[in-house]
Amino acid sequence: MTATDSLPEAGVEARVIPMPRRQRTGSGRFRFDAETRVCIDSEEVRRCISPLVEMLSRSTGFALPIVKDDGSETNTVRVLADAGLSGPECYRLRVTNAGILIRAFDRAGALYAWQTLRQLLPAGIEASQPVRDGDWTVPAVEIEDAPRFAYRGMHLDVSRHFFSVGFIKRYLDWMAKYKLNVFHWHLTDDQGWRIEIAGYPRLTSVGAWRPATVRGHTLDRDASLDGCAHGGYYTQDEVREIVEYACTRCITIVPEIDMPGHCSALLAAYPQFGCREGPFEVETHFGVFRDILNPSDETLEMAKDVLGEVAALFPGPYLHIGGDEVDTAQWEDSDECRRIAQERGLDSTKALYRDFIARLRRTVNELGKEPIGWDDILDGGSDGPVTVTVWRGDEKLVAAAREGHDVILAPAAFYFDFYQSESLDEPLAVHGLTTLRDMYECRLIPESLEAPARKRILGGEGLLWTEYVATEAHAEYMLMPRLCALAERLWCSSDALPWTPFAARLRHHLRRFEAMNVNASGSVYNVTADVTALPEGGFRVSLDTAGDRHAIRYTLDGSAAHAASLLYESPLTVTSRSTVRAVSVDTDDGRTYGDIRLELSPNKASGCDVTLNTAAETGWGLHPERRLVDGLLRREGFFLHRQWTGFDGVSPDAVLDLRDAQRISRVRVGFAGRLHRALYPPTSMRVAVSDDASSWRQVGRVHAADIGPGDRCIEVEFEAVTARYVHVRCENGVSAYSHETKREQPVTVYIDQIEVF
Ligand code: TNX
Repeated sequence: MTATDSLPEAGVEARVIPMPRRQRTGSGRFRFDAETRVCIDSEEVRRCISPLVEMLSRSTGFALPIVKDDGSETNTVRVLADAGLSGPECYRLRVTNAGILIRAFDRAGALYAWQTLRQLLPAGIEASQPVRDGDWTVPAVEIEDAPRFAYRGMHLDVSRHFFSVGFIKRYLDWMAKYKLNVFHWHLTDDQGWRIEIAGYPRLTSVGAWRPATVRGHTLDRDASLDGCAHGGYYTQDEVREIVEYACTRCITIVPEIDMPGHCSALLAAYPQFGCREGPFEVETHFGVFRDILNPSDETLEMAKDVLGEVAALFPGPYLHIGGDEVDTAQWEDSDECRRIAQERGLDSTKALYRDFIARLRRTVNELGKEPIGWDDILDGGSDGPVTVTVWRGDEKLVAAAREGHDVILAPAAFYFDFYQSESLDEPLAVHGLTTLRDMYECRLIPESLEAPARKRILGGEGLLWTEYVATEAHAEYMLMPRLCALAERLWCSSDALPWTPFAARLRHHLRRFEAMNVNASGSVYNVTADVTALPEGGFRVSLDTAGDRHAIRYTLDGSAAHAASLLYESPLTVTSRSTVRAVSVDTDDGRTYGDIRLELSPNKASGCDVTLNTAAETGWGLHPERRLVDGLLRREGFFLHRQWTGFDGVSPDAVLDLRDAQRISRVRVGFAGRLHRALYPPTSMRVAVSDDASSWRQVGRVHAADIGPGDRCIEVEFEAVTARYVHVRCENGVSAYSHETKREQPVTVYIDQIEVF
């Protein structure tokens, strides 16, 4: 065992994700060779580490026998139990020239020590074929490691799209690689029932299949169906196989049977549990639908049978009963539901919902399991403490923890189905934006939460909903490398982790994903832009990328940027209408990343004060008042909710304060015409001006007949006036069919910008 000069990749501290609690680099390195043996002191540990030892054996070509420990410290990797370590999942790893010593509190600790060791070895060990002349050395190091949270989860929705057993196994492998230990398996929803239930065969023979899936986004105007049947389910034997596979990776599975909403697939199979006359259909669209289970004794009996079969398949302590996004309108409208409520002494549908959930919880308890529900189950109070997956923000989290419920964090920043950058080449996503960095830096626990309530937080989980994730390659793209950020957030003890060292370590992992043929996203290297309005007019545009070997290249004429475009060196000043496009270029291999497009329109309203007379939303915490006049047009971009200001069923009505009297002759309101999903233009517009915001003069008007179907803005031109206030009123006069409510309803009008010239 000698030290070599050809260091594999970087130093130890620059490699492992999640970052170990303590590590000290030593001198020298251990070299694996044909004589190296793995020594263990328990069969349990053998089961957990043998897949990893086999992997190492495959790539190195060394036999690496796993034998009973005989005390030998030379050319061995010894894995020994040590109950003296601080607790579950803890391990110590010591690498010296002579050998490797792992001490583990339990089998999970042993597994995690191996996962760390795996990351300390060169990327070649991930190869599925023997690698010739590999440098199979590990730098000398001492690591002491322990997790922050006991619950470190990743969820997967297999209802919206079905994923094969092989893919689930790979998913579990990736989770284990990053020391995640709970797999939340979302097995049922409106678009498909995915687990065989012997007592209710139609759940899969009927409920596992839908005739078609919406093309593009479910909210697209004139959305059409693809005409392709989609479906699939896991047999109970396959479930057992997956449970076993998860167990050797120290992963607990939390199966979810979502009730009483998100049940269209169940109702298609067994309409007698619905609140209206059938037939029901397995949904081809996505969203929150009105059909829900009726709260009768028969339904609860069925739930008990189904949950009973599920409980018998999964050895873990939890059963997830869903409970999210329940529209109880049908309970109000149905005579039977009203009768049930009366019989049970419940005076509202809220009480009926709470009672239904309480009955489900009792059923789960009787099966010897702990129920988990989405935080919705606490709406309207609860009967005693329960574990909730909190997905609706800090307020719900604080309330639940203070009331003494155990909490699993599922913040928006952990949504893996959201876009990962604002680049035009991102594949279609549900909505939202969760960059790798957002995920890494989000604040997990609100400061206002008191210490005792903090103890209620068991951990957290990432969520991969799959409405728009139809293939394994796409799922990998959504998952990696954000999984690395999630894992580190849930493992490391600090709440504020420094981004730069993480980004440096990540580089090695991205390289490994390539070796492993994982379709990881490179969006972390896409250009990000920060635009500020200048007091003298115009904008300052700062561009950035997380890549430390990446140059930024840009154009100002709207053409696509490439490796030979202008080199970005310092912030740009934009004083006239321009379109900035930018890519980042890896200076090592010339690869380009992303395609950012900013359409800037400096005008007299940029950055002015806006008062909204009708409610608007941009979602994701951005102020509609600011966004409407930030000078950035989004008409060409892909659809990201947050880029637009939505007026849901109401008519946009805003007063702009230009701060002092200005000479103006033109007002423009931008929208997306037919370009994007569910983006409807206003049907008319009026503009008035004022010097004092109390007496107004109408200066222009556009009627419905003057707005063409392909228009992207409405412009009102008038004889120049001098005024400080501008009042813009648009009408939202369109109704459209909603697949969620199954009826016509007023649309949301989306506006990107109000410009004044
Ligand atoms: C909300 S998070 C849902 C899911 C969707 C998801 C899309 C939760 C409990 N329910 O049904 O798939 O948003 O992001």
